Amino acid sequence: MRHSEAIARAIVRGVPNSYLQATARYFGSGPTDVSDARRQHSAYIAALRGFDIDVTELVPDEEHPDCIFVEDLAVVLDDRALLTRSGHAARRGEQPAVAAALGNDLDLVEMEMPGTLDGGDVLRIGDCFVVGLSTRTNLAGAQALRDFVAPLLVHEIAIPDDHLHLKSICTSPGEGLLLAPEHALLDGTLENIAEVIRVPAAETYGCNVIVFGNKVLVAMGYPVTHSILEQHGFQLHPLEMSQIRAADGSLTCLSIFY
Ligand code: CIR
Repeated sequence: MRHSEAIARAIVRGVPNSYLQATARYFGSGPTDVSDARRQHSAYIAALRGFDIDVTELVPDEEHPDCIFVEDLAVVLDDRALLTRSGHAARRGEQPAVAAALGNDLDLVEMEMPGTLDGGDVLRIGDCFVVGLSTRTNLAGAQALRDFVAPLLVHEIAIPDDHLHLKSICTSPGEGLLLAPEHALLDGTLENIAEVIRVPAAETYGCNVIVFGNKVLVAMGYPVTHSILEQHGFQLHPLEMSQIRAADGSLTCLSIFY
């Protein structure tokens, strides 16, 4: 994961026919339409390419309904990738194809037991990281991340049980800025790192954005968040995300950037 100005490449993975069986316990109650999911996923890839990202599309894995959420499988820093041990054991089988693709360009480091960590719990902001301790990411996983990114600092934050990952509810729309809902992550950790833009709880899903300079990919349908981002000078690129959200996925979940 590099600073946004330096992002050049992304790995994504196609939507399998089995996507209707994807796990859903938080934002969503399960996808309902694979064709729609594919349309939304394709629009996402087209948007990345529109930002000059060199996108590698891995073939879907029918055995793993959640395989589109590649973010969870690795954390990239410069020319190395930490291959995570997903906190969802059934998702670990998604990793070999992703590791093979990353291994073409990066040195790989494997997370060891008893660590578990999902990439969705790892947020870089400037020269430090925030890791969410969640149902997917444990203390040993956070320590493995710390070892991997040293000497860069890692701050830990507890993720409330009603949210899947840190980045399900908080991302950075730009240097020195974080976006988070008004009701969560209030222990002061975020405020010590950056200016936190708080949005209404009803727009929690809208807190997951991807920034490219002053342009930001956002999920469609979160007007308060959008207007705050526009006031901060960002140019918005909204994407329909309903079938991705239905499986608890957000914009960042669909890519590994490097
Ligand atoms: C899961 O439960 O693992 C998937 N249905 C959603 C993963 C979303 N990934 C992410 O937030 N990074």
